[in-house]
Amino acid sequence: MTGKLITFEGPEGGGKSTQARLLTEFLRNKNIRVLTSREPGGTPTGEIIRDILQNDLAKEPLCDAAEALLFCASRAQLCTNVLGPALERGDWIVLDRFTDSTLAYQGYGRGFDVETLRQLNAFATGPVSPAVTFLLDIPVLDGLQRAVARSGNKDRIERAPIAFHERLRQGYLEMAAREPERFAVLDASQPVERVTQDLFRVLEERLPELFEA
Ligand code: T5A
Repeated sequence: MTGKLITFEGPEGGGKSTQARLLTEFLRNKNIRVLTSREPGGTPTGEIIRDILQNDLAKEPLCDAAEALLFCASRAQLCTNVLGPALERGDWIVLDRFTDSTLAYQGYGRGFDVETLRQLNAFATGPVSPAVTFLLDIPVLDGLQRAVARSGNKDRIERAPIAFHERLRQGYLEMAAREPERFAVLDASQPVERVTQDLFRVLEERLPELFEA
């Protein structure tokens, strides 16, 4: 079986990490070599960038353009050093956030031109692209509540105004409608097991090779 990249996307608290972990377990139980990672992060450089983006490491207000470029820099490092080589080896990859996050958060959310961001994404990713993207859709306030309940506080981006989170959620839904062959929208407000059931139903349709003996 040729390796594929499966990405998880969506607003805050949709349960991306939870579902990504369950999918990874399923793949490993099938003796499939699978690598997991997250954005921003996933490489030593990417993890430092993550600290700047989420935890105010540089202790200065981050301008929106620098934010967009840092997400792309982390992505370039991950694609070049980790994801590209893994796909060449035939490994599968389960990735928590990817290019669509930049389009949703920095494009629809912050207001940067989405087409320009697509070009930046292409510059960062080279040939690496997802086979399937699960959009875990959840009402903004419900998702933020879950995220805060888990970590006890809000990171830099979670603290952005609700209108920002509403715009990026709508952005995700628009992108999913525009690319239905890649995106699968899951109702993430359901209990974990129901979301997982929906996810596997989609996977069986889109990647039937995973379910053959
Ligand atoms: N970002 C990222 C950009 O702005 N641009 C970009 O290009 C990129 C790549 C990353 C931040 O960076 C931004 C987006 C983000 O703001 P992060 O810390 O990686 O931040 O956090 P997120 O990816 O946003 O992940 P979240 O912390 O929001 O959570 P998840 O992964 O969606 O959810 P998860 O699985 O951790 O679950 C959250 C809580 O809910 C529970 C879990 O047990 C957990 O406690 N839960 C459920 N509860 C009830 N029902 C369910 N179905 C549940 N599923 C999970």
